[in-house]
Amino acid sequence: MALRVRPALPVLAVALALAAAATVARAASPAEQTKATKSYVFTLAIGMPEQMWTPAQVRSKHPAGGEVMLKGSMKPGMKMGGSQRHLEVHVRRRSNGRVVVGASPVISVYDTDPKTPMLMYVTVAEMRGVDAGVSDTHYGNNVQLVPGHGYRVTVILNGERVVFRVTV
Ligand SMILES: [Cu+2]
Repeated sequence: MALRVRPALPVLAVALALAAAATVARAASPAEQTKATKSYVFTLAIGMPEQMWTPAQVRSKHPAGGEVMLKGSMKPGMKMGGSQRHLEVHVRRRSNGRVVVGASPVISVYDTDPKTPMLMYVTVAEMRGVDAGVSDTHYGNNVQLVPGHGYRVTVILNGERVVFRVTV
């Protein structure tokens, strides 16, 4: 018995390590795309839902992870669930590479699945990682996306527009 069990363990360990590595890779760089307009460079990232905190909650609870909302709010009625994703857009100024803070981009998500075409506007919050600096400032929210569906994500800032195509 022992002889049969022992060889199985390393295999299982390898499988678990691979699964963990895959999970980490997805979480770190889920679906990241960059596009530029005349004045800005936009980077879209879609990952697993983030815990979002208000500045007051960060001060009182000292959370180890998640993101702090500098402006805006978590979309009301959004439940943490299976097809929820964190959609965020980082914006840099093209002229000097600096992160754009305090902006109000409009972000919309269009489900391109022919059976369920739907346009929704993201309730845009300005946020950054609780343990990150100003350079992590970005815009977005947790949104409901259907795994396997293709989406067109449009970002408009001061009349400049980029369109990303993603599959969740
Ligand atoms: Cu975020």
